[in-house]
Amino acid sequence: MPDDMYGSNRVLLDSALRQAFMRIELLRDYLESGEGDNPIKHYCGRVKSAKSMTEKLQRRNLEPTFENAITKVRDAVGIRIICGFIKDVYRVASAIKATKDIIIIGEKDFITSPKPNGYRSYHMIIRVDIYTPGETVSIPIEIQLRTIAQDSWAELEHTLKYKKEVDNRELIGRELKRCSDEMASVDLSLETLREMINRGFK
Ligand code: 0O2
Repeated sequence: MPDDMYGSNRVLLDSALRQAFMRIELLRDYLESGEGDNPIKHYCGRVKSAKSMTEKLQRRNLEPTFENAITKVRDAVGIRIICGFIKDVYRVASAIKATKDIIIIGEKDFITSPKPNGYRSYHMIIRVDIYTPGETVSIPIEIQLRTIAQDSWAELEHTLKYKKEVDNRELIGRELKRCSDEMASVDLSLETLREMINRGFK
């Protein structure tokens, strides 16, 4: 029954999400207390609905099972961290990597190498172990780190992707790509301006 694909394993995903929130909160407080400014503007997270996960697995010709969801797709649990500036994205990513008990099992830098459609974001997959009375289950969590501009763009493009009937889809796709490139250039300019303001222009 697709709607119940996770079954009783759903509690493992909910628990992994709660653990991830706790870690991000600690990281945010730590970074803020250390350097005075907060690179994390906001963050959110979700457990992907069983329906979306079933569809994603089926698109990849995989059986809709909990095992496939956590070993083949790996974004059943997802966290999105939004930063003000590109350097902040890398600062948060480095802090995650420098945290000894966070196990990183995958990384993709779509900021340095954007997708052809213009998608920019830094993806990390971490692993958390969930202990139950009977067993220990490793749950992957996808962390997406991006700037405010990259986030607005991705939300709009996501709507386009999943909307069935859209007039001028190709034209909108091309315009989105153009906007992504322009926003990347603005992100860089803002970063330069921030450095000039904070450190002075030399
Ligand atoms: P939702 O609703 O956001 O969960 P992989 O196949 O894992 O090696 P990739 O690209 O990291 O490679 O993974 P995947 O599964 O294609 O994308 C993971 C998530 O990243 C997506 O989840 C999106 O949230 C985001 N994403 C990746 N590519 C794009 C893109 O081109 N545009 C936008 N807007 N988001 C993207 P879901 O399941 O698509 O959706």
